[in-house]
Amino acid sequence: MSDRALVMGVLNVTPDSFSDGGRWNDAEDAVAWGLQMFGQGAAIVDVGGESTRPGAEPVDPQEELRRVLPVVRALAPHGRVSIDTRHAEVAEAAVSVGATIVNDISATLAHVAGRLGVGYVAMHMQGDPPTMQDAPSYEDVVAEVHGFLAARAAEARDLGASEVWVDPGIGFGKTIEHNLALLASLPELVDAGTPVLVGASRKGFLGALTGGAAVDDRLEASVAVATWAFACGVDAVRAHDVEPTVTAGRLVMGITRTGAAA
Ligand code: HH2
Repeated sequence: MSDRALVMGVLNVTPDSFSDGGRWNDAEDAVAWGLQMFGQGAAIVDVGGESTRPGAEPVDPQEELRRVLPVVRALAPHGRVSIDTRHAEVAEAAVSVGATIVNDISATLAHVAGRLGVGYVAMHMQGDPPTMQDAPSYEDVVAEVHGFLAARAAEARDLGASEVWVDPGIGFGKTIEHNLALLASLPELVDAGTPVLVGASRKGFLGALTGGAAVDDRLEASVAVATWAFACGVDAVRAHDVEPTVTAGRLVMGITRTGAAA
C-alpha cells in the first residue's frame, strides 16, 4: 500500500495519439501544457513522441527524438519528466536532457534505465500496437500479467534502476474483461511490493462501459478508475485530466491515512 498518490500527466507530442493527438505538435504549446500540468499538481509529466494506440504504426526513432527532446529539455527544470518510449536511443537522449524516468511500454529497456541510474516503469503488453487488439488471449490474465511484471521488476532492480514501477498495461492486448480483471486484482499487485502505476485515462474500454462515450467524454469514468486505483494502494496514476485526478488522490489519501488513523 503506497503512502502517496502521484499523478503522471500525459503529454503526447504526436499527430495521432488517441486522445490528445495533434494538440501539442508545436513544442512551445506542448511545454506550456506540461507546465500547466505541473501547476495542477502532476508529480511527473510523461512525454511521448509515438502513439501506441491500437492500430498505430511505429515511428522512426529520429522523428520521435525530434518531437520529444525540446519538450523534455524545457520541462525538466520545472519538475519530474518521464520519457514514454520503446526505443533505447530515445530513452537515452531524453535522460541526457533531463528525463529521470524511462516509461517503457515494451518492458525491454530496463538495461538503459539501469545503466543511466534513473527510474523505470515496466508495463505489460501482449503483442504490438498495430495488431494487439485483434484477438488478445490469456489462460489466466491476472497470473500471467502479475508474473511477467514481477520478473521485469526484479530484472530492473538488478540492473540498477533507481526506482521501479510496474504497470498492468490497461488496453494493451486486452479485452474489456481482461482490463476489468486486472483492475480488480490491483490490491494483489500492490501487495507484491513493487510500486504500481496504472493508466486507464480516457481509454476505449471506458467508452464501451459507459454507453459509447466519446474520448473527450470519459472524464468521470477516468476519475472513477483513478479513485479505485488509489484506494487499492497504487503509487501513481497516468492521466490526461490532471486536476481532478489529483483531487481524487488527495481524497483517497485523506481517507486511508487520516481517516484510518482517527
Ligand atoms: N498508455 C498509453 C501510453 N503510455 N504508459 C504506461 N506506463 N501505462 C499506460 O497505460 C500507457 C502508457 C496510451 O495512452 P496515450 O499516451 O494517451 O495514447 P497514445 O498511445 O495514442 O499516444
